[in-house]
Amino acid sequence: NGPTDPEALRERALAALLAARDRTTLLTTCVEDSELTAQHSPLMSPLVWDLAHIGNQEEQWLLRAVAGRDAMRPEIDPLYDAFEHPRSQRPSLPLLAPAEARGYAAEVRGRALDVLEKTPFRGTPLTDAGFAFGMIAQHEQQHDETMLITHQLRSGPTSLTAPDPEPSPPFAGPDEVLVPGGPFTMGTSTEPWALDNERPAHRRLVPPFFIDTTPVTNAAYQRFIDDGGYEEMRWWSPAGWAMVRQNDLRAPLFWRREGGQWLRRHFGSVEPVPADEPVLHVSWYEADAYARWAGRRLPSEEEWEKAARHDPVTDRSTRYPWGDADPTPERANLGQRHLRPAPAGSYPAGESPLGVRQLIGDVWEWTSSDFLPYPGFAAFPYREYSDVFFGGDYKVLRGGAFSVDAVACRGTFRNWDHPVRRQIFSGFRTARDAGPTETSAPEAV
Ligand code: AVJ
Ligand code: FE
Repeated sequence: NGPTDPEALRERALAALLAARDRTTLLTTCVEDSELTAQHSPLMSPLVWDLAHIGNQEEQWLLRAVAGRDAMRPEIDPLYDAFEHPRSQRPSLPLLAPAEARGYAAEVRGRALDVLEKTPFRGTPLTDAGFAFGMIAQHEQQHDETMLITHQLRSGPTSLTAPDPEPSPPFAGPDEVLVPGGPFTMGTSTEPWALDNERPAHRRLVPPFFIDTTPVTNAAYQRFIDDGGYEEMRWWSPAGWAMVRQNDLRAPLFWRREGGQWLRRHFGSVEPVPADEPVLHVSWYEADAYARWAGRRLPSEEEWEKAARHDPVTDRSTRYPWGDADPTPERANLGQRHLRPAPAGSYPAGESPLGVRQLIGDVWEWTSSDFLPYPGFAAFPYREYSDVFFGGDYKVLRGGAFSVDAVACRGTFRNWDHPVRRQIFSGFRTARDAGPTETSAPEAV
């Protein structure tokens, strides 16, 4: 169960809002202002749009909805409504200039902190447990991740740097573990800042399955490439094969082959693809094809969550694989502390009771599941967060990545994107069915 004391939650909300703003500031000051208005990719907004959109959402929810204030600048609302203009067209909108956008976001923040201090953390659904404040901190961190994607897509050197993950002893565990069949509790009704699509908690029966103990590595993925994986239709779904042929895909995004070696562009520099790191920047179609080539499949969303949250000893679902305590740097690679995933098998302190590692952090993990509502779902506080996306051409990703902050990442957190998307910080692990009487992995032959 999540924290419940209102004063502790208020402090948590303040810290989360301040941390998000620090990150936003870094992501929007590490390049020249001219780079904030530039279009680095038609897939992304100009960075200055994210900046003012962050302020605009905060104004709408904390100043207008929670505190009942009038709009500060009603004329800009449509500019920063994500449903009004596609990302590719945002550079040509009459957006606030960088200095204006900074000033606007800062002014909203000043007032929002005042609202935070004065708002009782109970009484209305929006303010119970400080939900709106937690939601807005998560929203800002989600856009900080989006801005990090824009930085990765941007060409030329970058001043964004971070230390590499601390070295971890080599992983000596098995390649996969059996998750015994049976019911478990999926989703949450108690996590105070869980978003609408994570709710409510409900029981699900999950047949027994095996799941990889670590995400699939670049070395493993390279074996798929070397085996002609991108040239053989039989590994691909029909839509995946169409994507490969139309775009002549041969490797994950940002990879290129030079002198018999795979290199990748990573935040402004070029490096040999690190063999032991989880594969990054693959689409759902590539993850699905790799799994088929490996004689396996992607885990479903409920399988992933059972592996990440179910404690077989107590039959309880915990907040995280390691239990109910918040993430720490020893448990998971989150929050842009590092700008890359740690080698597969890192973070022993973050493993699940069954010994599955790196479920939280490092890379977002594609699942086989479409993005759909849980039984009993109710849109809150706005339909445009989740409801309008259910049933669309989206696959669910789980577990968060190095790029996302802990406030926007939990065992129940659900992300989603189009199955062709590769610029996101996406990887995957694989699974397979287990027979009802299977109790351990068969001996290697
Ligand atoms: C949950 C990551 C798919 O970025 O489109 C940000 C998060 N929603 N502003 C997105 C979001 C509204 C959303 N994802
Ligand atoms: Fe947004």
